[in-house]
Amino acid sequence: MKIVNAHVNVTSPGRNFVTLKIETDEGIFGLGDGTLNGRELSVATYLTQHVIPCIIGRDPFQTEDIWQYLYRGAYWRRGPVTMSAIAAVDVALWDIKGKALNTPVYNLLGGKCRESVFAYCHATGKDTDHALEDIARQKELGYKAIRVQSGIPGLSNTYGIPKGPGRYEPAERGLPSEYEWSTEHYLRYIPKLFARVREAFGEELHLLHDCHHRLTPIEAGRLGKELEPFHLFWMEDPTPAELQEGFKVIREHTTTPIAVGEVFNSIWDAHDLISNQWIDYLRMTLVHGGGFTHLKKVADFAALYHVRTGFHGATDLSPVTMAASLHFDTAIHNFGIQEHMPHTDETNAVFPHNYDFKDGLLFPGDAPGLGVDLNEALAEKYPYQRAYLPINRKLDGTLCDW
Ligand code: CS2
Ligand code: MG
Repeated sequence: MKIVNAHVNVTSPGRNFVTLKIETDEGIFGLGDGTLNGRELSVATYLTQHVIPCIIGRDPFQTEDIWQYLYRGAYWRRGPVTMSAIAAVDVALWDIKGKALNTPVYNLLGGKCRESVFAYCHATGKDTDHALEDIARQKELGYKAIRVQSGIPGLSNTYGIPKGPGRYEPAERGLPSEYEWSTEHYLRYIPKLFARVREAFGEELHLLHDCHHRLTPIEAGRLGKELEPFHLFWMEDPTPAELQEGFKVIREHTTTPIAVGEVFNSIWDAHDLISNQWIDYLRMTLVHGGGFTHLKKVADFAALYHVRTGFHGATDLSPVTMAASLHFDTAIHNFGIQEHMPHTDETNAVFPHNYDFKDGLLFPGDAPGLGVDLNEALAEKYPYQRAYLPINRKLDGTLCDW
């Protein structure tokens, strides 16, 4: 089999998505996601100008060699743009393999380790009462694990909390908007929020919380310690992770489990975090982490150190990544949990798919390949629109970590 054609589709059914479609001489095609929130066109151009010409004529079954060719052969390694582009190719090739062999991708990765994928969703509110109402709503939908975020008293707006009615979407159209941040206000408030949540919903519900990298290690240590009585499933992205040994400080102060890595793109972002057992869950996912070929090795390495996966699954990861993630989650031993932030109906219509949600669990379906398609005629109706993640500033104007 040979790759005969490939093209990039950029569409914006409510938000931007970059999709690579690779076609073969046997009429089988594969899809890969290359969406990089707020930087979408850089991946689209990287693929179109620098990658597609190099893969035409290659055997789509050679996923390992093509991965190494794009990673080592480029000289310029790593980085979110490069690794998202490599991921788009890799995931599309595994989709082709599955279709050619008439089997779901999870069977090519190790087969089923479980029948379903445990998922967590988001509950948000402008204050504690609204957050509690949203948790009740999410529980009604069947979720048994819920990430809880709330507006912070004293701050006029907070990332992740919708400004108006409706659910939040990480990127906003137009130029970046600005949000307020105060670590002091935040640290005073969050333990009280979780005390109320446990009081209202009891011990059984799994609770998660995302700090969005805004704390120093010692501040994160304090928060983790104060949250210990509420037994969180995890505290996410407590501190920026460029300095991996910063997590040692957090670990020394708290037994609250730590998840990190949605911005990682290579094992070298997480190597020390994993091998020193400073984290419990790795969030680096297929689209930004080089696809199945790289993540399979990373997950196997993490397994040696009791680290489990907890893939990023916000709406800026397209249904192609959600489908791919569910195959991966199904087939690896050290799966932990999968983030689930449902896409809009508009997005789902552009990407018809076989995966399914029921009672807090996700199912990859058993269609050959990934079980996801791209309706190109419909996609054309939603042209790209510039959109960014917001910027966060401290009350004195200092720009925050994201
Ligand atoms: C968040 C996301 O889902 C998460 O855990 O951190 O909202 C994240 O900010 C966006 O996906 C960034 O693109
Ligand atoms: Mg996050």
